[in-house]
Amino acid sequence: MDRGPRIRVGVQKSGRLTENSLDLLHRCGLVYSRAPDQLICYGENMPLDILLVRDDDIPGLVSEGSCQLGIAGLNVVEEQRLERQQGGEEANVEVLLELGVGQCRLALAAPEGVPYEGVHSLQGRRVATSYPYLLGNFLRENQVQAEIVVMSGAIEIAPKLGKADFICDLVSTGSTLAANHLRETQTILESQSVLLRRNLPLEPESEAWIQRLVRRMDGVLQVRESKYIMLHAPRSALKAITDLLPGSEAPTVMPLEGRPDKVAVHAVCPEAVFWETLEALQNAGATSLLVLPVEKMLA
Ligand code: PRT
Ligand code: ZN
Repeated sequence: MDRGPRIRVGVQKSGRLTENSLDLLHRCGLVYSRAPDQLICYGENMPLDILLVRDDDIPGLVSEGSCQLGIAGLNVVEEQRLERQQGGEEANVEVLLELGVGQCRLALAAPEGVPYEGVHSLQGRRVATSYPYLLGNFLRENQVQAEIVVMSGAIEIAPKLGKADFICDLVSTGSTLAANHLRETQTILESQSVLLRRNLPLEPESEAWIQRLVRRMDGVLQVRESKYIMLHAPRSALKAITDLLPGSEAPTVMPLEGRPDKVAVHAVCPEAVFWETLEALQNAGATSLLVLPVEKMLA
């Protein structure tokens, strides 16, 4: 193990992003041990350590340089970027990669029976949220004056408690809103989990490791849905068959020993391969179809 500088990556200690984030780092080849209640997990095969913290602390830790990297929801990153900006501070964080997990949206919602005909319906009303900066920004951009009622949790019960007329909260399936007789009216921010870094240069060794990690993460994200398809095709139907391969650009076509009328086709498909596609390939003349998961890929 080299003794150069180490990179610390901030990851949510316990919550919706924890498992995905740790799994992603593991898939990038990081080996580490995690004991219960341990706040730092030391990487055994890379100069990379994991700092387990609350998700809200991650952008700040990255911005201040206590962590060089972090994984957090874009909602938290953007909220804190606006907060720092309005406090006259620089938010030294940069989003390196969207990780395609933890998807949700920060959205406005109205109680059943309360009319909402666009942003102007918020004029002069009270909106409960734990995202005052994103909401404030949205209201300003739309030239609407509304009172922002800051709450740290259970936003969805604010109208019932008489604390607010509308709410602005994270939504994923929408079932929390439905259970509280609220209806989603407008999205303010589409969010997902992202990889962050401090946007100030680090030592060359650290920069090289970060680049390497980003390339690996990119590879992991690309193969998430990818499948490797192998099949035999009559030469006469080759065009029809390759046209059916979902999203694949240039399949490999190889001769088959002793079968001049047939070829073997191999292709990486960057999207899910459904039974319907396989049946269509078969109907077009393909035989010996095989679909395999892709484990790693470097472009
Ligand atoms: O302790 P710590 O501060 O680390 O955790 P936390 O409780 O603040 O965060 P956590 O684990 O709940 O969420 C972490 C991140 O997950 C968020 O910042 C988002 O980026 C992302 N995420 C994705 C969500 C949701 N989906 C989500 N549905 N975060 C919260 N919710 C909540 C939402 O606030 C609402 O109460 O789930 C409810 C709505 O869900 P649906 O499915 O009913 O619409
Ligand atoms: Zn939190």
